[in-house]
Amino acid sequence: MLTSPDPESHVYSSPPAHANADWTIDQDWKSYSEEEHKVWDTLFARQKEMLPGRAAQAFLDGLDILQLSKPGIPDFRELNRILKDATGWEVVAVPGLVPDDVFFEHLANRRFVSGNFIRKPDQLDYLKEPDIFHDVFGHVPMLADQRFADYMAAYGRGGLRALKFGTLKQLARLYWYTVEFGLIREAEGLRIYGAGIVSSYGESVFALDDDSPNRIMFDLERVLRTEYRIDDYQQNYFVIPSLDELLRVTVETDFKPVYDKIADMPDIAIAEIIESDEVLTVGTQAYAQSRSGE
Ligand code: HBI
Ligand code: FE
Repeated sequence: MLTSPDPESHVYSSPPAHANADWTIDQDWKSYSEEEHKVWDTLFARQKEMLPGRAAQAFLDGLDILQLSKPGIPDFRELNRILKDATGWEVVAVPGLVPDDVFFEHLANRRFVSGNFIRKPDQLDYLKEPDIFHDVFGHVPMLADQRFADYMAAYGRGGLRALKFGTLKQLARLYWYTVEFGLIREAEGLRIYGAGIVSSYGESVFALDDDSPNRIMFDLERVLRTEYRIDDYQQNYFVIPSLDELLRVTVETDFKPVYDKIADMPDIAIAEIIESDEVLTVGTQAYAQSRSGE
């Protein structure tokens, strides 16, 4: 997903009139038009074709378990019957971006919020706010994996704590570099599992094959200190050794002492490599340089 800060996107401060107090709305599946279902099918076919050999095994398994190959925009009632059984998670519809505390409260209770709208046929590669393709195709398959499911719920609890500590900026980097743009090392090689990558045609190739970005083994403290960009392909990808390890590190670590420690340390610039990094690929950054003069 390519996102950009947009002055016109309405991030409300209280739920819009048609929404519930927790910001959820009815998905109203029957109201999707033929054209909207076709947009889903087009995006789905394009991604599905390139994912073998690129997407993490857990992601591919999730697509199967959740029967996401069925044509058309998924009906959350059907999807949730399977997902709830698998890992206790469910998908709930929201009108767009929701406030951080609302977002974390849902995650902590194993509810993944999804935009209920879909991008227009002329916007297949670009969107300002997460739509149902990014949210459901990108995020939900991984939620069928018990380890990732538990990690996401722990992240929600961690988010509520981070709001109290004033460390949301640091914690959001963890989400960014795992849930949105994470890579995983599997026996056959690196694979993508981050929703921002698996739901993007261009970045699915770029993240694995391009010489430009750095690929660095995941380190919690390092990630919490690392800035990120929201307007273009990433310049750094962090690689987890396994989902077990991601879950273990984040559940076993009390983040408070880490926040305290890094409070006195400088942030790490986007493409910077630091001495403690276990670097898999030193990127040329040619792509970012080619874009910076535009
Ligand atoms: N709302 N719908 C929606 N989707 C998100 O991913 C989201 C959000 N609100 C806040 C939020 N994310 C951030 O708090 C996290 O990305 C850190
Ligand atoms: Fe997302």
